[in-house]
Amino acid sequence: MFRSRSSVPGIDAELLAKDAVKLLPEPTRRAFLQAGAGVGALVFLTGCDIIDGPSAENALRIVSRFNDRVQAWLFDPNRLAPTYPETAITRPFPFNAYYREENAPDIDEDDYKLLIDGLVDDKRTWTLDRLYALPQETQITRLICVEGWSAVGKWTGTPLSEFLRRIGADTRAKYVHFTCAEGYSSSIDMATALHPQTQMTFKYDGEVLPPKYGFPMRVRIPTKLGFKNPKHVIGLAVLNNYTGGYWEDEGYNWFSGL
Ligand SMILES: Nc1nc2c(c(=O)[nH]1)N[C@H]1C(S)=C(S)[C@@H](COP(=O)(O)O)O[C@H]1N2
Ligand SMILES: [Mo]
Repeated sequence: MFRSRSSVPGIDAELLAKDAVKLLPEPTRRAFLQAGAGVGALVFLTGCDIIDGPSAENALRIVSRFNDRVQAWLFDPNRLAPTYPETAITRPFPFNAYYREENAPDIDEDDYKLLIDGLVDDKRTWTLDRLYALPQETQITRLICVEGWSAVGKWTGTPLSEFLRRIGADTRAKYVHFTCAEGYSSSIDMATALHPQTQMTFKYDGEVLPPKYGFPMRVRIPTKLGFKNPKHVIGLAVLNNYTGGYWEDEGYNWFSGL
């Protein structure tokens, strides 16, 4: 997921980030480290590409710009992620996955089923027609990838909390786990699953999700890093046991967000 993007020979961006993070005031420093945040998050938070800088000095200068408002929404679970006007939408919106865009799964909408498992009252599978009939909302929010980019996009779908209510999920359970058509997976804590901005997404920019952005359904979580926004979701399970996920199993921090 971290493709090497160091533009300055001889400078290790991760080490630079680690040095810079030491200068953050507490409790932000602890929260930043607990969130498993690395160069990507630092780049996002500071609005600067620290890798462009020739020295740690540059990173330090940037960290000192780290402002209270940004700290507040990233680390306070009661806050909402920022929303943006239409004019802020990044076009074209980036594609990202562990494979190339042309290899995105091509799912037949008539065959699609969402399987429900775990601590729920109603385990009936969902067809796309039934999912599309759910109440929907639109959000314009930022997706932040740990590779060091972020982009503002517009997503439409059903609040996951509403879906969990309809299937009679036990919201005292610890996790919601998602499985994807091509083998990807991710899991989130129940607080994040119930967060008002966590969305079961069916549309990107007013159009049915194209394959590259996760047709027919993805989960959009603006309070989490991009890799915790699974595309092509075919399974949802409410669980008390930790299950990890695709990148989590590779060592990426599971929490990765608020
Ligand atoms: N099924 C699936 N979901 C996925 C991924 C993936 O490889 N497969 N990549 C994740 C990563 S790392 C990012 S940054 C976002 C990118 O979403 P986008 O293509 O809409 O920009 O999707 C996430 N969800
Ligand atoms: Mo990502």
